[in-house]
Amino acid sequence: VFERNPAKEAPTLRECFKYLDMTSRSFSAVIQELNPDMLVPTALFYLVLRGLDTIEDDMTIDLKTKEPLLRHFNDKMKIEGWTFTENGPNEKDRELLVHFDVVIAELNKIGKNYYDIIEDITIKMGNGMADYALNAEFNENGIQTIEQYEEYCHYVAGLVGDGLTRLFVEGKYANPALLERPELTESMGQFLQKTNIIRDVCEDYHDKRRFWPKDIWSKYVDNWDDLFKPENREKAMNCSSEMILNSLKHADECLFYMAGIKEQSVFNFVAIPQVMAIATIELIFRNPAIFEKNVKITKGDACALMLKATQNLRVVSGVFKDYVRRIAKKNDPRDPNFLEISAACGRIEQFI
Ligand code: PS7
Ligand code: MN
Ligand code: MN
Ligand code: MN
Ligand code: MN
Ligand code: MN
Repeated sequence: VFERNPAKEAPTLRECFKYLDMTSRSFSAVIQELNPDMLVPTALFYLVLRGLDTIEDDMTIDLKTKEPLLRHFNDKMKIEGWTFTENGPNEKDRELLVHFDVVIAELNKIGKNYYDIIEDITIKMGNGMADYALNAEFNENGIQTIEQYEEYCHYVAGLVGDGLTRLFVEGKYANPALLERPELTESMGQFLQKTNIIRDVCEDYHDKRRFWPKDIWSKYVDNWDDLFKPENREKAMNCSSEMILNSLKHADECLFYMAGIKEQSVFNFVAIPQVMAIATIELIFRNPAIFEKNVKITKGDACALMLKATQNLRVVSGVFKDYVRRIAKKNDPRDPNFLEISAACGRIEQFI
């Protein structure tokens, strides 16, 4: 087990870890237990992308300011002392951007091989986020097709997986063969992001943001708002089932990806979010509460899952099998997606 040694860290690095704690519920602990080679690059990678996402999520920033900031965030992160203070006062991760100079100071110290990966992903993600921010602003329908939905998930999560995989391979903690199977990496990100998007539907609705593709929800309701009306709960449930069915196609590739990780602390880091995701999918499947409030797995369940995710692939696969069985049990024959969900569950169980 690896542990940080704050006494030996520069003050700016200690501050970076303070912002890591402040901005992430789930990632902070696992990042801090990474092996010493991966620890700082991964923490800084997280903070850079968290900064970018804080700008993307801040609906009080004018698009005229937001768009160039997203597209050129890679330039900002090169300017010694740069900070961003024009953020909405209520934005939850505001503090990170107000003190972003400490992240920049530490980015300057990491190996060029690691910096270049972080920079490359920052450029691609920032441009993708900007494209979709414009799309949402000027096309009242926002995300339309499943293809667009998956492209958005690629920008905000698939790319993270790509960058992380390159970092792990660079450090010799992952099998380089993973670089030749980009679809496995992509599934790791897609599965996390889709779970997040399905779970946060209510919170995002209140922020006037919609990520569910119209091609799916329009089969169940005429207007996006109708999905949240109590009289349409049954239709909304069936719609969420189709969203969940769409996410389940990534499960087997996630397990396959994890077989390529060669070191325990990196395995823990990649496996914990995946295990939380499959448990979240099971919790929100046919759960009408997602249209009223934010539904989250309990602290107790999260602890138990954490223990299992930090063992090995066999145990993690067992967790997936367990939750897939529970999903199959909850599956309702009156749901128009019943047969396909049943088939998807059967396919994952067979894979395991
Ligand atoms: C670099 C560790 C491991 C191959 C900040 C980890 C938001 C779901 O939307 O705050 O605010 O509700 O819960 C993480 C693949 C990305 C995808 C993405 C960077 C896994 C900025 C995480 C995380 C790839 C865009 C959760 C995707 O945020 O969401 C590092 C392999 C950041 C990973 C966003 C979402 C992460 C997310 P929200 P959260
Ligand atoms: Mn975002
Ligand atoms: Mn976000
Ligand atoms: Mn630029
Ligand atoms: Mn979300
Ligand atoms: Mn919000």
